[in-house]
Amino acid sequence: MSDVDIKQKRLTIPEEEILSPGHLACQGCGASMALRYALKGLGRKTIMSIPACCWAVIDGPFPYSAAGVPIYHCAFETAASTASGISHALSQLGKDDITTLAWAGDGGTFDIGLQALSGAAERNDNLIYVVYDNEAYMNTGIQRSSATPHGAWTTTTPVKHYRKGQKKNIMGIMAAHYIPYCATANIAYPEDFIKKLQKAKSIKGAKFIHLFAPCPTGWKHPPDITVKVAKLATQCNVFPIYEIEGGIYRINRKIKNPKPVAEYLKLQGRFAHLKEDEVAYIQSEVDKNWNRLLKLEAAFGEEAEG
Ligand SMILES: Cc1ncc(C[n+]2csc(CCOP(=O)(O)OP(=O)(O)O)c2C)c(N)n1
Ligand code: SF4
Ligand SMILES: [Mg+2]
Repeated sequence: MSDVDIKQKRLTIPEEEILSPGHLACQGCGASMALRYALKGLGRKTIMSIPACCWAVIDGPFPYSAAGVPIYHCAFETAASTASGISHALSQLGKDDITTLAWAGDGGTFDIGLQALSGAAERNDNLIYVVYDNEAYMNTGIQRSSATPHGAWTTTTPVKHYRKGQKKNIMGIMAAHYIPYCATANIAYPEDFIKKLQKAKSIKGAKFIHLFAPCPTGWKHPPDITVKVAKLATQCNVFPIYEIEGGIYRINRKIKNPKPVAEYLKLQGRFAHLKEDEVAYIQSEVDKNWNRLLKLEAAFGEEAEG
């Protein structure tokens, strides 16, 4: 496609690139796409806290860092409390036009940073917290977290002892804090993710986004199918896209004919050892979770627009 052809296409996300090329992520890293989109959504007037995680490395060393906005690199368990401090400091200085963004992995959120996150949510501190979920502790060599799904291989759940049990329901936990806004998003749907960030920016108080971000290195899939894998997760109802705004549940993307979960699993080496009965079990759990979400929407929601 020529430059002229590209210019004639209608852009569906902001054009400005705030994240520079030349960062240190692996090829096809879902987490790197994630921050590229997040900064497009929030703009340059953003200050981030990033705890120990892949993104603490991806950004690169100062003064060559890629993110293009100020980042406070904080301890593993403190993404939310650091963001709370930044947000309160900005408020004391009367700087109301700067967004505070906590940006952490699943290990730093579902596990070690949960207490700090709960505190920030309970205080309703004015910040956006995004967990980019790659379903394991990737930066230290693919160890299982409480976001690792049933059946997955990791280095601490090797094939003979693969991960058993459902991943933690982080959206349920955050919804139970009665914060003004919680949402799921997926790097395969950048328009939806950016819209949700912009909505979160317009709401005062604590906002939480659970973002699905495949990791080709840890999930053992080729780097050029990251977006396909991510999209399949939603098309199979493994990772539904919804939001909870002021207690109202809204499913943003209802899949008419969901694909079998087997299609999603078979693309990833981390599930290669699973036998038919395990795949059937995972399908039944996915169906159960989806039906539970439909019931929540029926009880506490309004019909989504499709
Ligand atoms: C208190 C503490 N414990 C352990 C570590 C080692 N550590 C650094 S990054 C990391 C993994 C982070 O996993 P996650 O939050 O899921 O982010 P990802 O690496 O997957 O992007 C660990 C265990 C640390 N830095 N500090
Ligand atoms: S290990 Fe995974 S999450 Fe980390 S930089 Fe590589 S692809 Fe991205
Ligand atoms: Mg992780």
